[in-house]
Amino acid sequence: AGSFIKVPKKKYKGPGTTANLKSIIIGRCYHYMSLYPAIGMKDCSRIWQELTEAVFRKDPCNITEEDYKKLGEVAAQTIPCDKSLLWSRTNQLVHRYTKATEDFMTLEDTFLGFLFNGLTWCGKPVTPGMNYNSCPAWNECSNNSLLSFWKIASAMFAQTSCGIVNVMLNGSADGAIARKESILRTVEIPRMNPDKVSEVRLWVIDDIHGQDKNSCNSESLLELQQYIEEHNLNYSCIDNYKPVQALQCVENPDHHACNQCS
Ligand code: AVW
Repeated sequence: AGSFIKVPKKKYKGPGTTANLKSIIIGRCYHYMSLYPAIGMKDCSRIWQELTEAVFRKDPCNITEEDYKKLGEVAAQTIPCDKSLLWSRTNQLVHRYTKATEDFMTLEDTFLGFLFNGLTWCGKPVTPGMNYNSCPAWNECSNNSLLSFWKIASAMFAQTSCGIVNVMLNGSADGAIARKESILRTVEIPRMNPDKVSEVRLWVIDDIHGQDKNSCNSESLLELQQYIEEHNLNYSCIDNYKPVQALQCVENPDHHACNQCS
């Protein structure tokens, strides 16, 4: 008689928990402390423990921001004023930029964001342990283990930001400058404290080879301005902020936009 191997059926649409998750998180925790000693001593095994408390024995489509509260508290950090850099639709460019200059910090450069950036995790109902087979995709259900985590991490980042808060946006992308469901709109702008944030400064950056679909005077930007002002925050906007353009020019030195010194 032939034997057959039972392949477990994928329950959710997204990839399962990242292999070696525990080692990665604990390793990143020690790595961050060595890179940025100013953060002080963090209890790396406690971070792992709080993550397991948040998701073990729970339906991964029923994890709330509240479930991650403890984890957020253990990883709390002070963000210096004028350093926060938020973003929407510029994931790659914004992180290349913060690698090139220490003047700004994105969520993914903070302790909590650094620990979990690019990873996937979810638990299983009833039994402890992670589900390495599949996890809910970003939009599969509203209270999924990943979305709720990034929502509370973004909320804490926005809430603790002060002074000028910068935002890198994509001037070459189609459609709205920030999606209606984006974390920037739904979480970060509403959570900024108008008593602490002096200004929200948008940088609209075009791809160097791409089209100029949006700029500071586009309708989409005026609408976002209104939304920001409705939250009692001051607004300003810069087209193709020079330091970011300089970074784009590293790879395209002969482009006409890169020739301003001659
Ligand atoms: P984004 P946000 N399916 O560029 O303002 C899979 O629009 O939301 O910027 N992954 C998704 C989906 C989706 N439908 N939608 C979003 N993502 C993931 C915290 C995907 O990885 C920081 F501080 C995409 O690259 C920024 O200021 C990412 O979410 C702000 O949130 C961003 O979507 C950026 O979030």
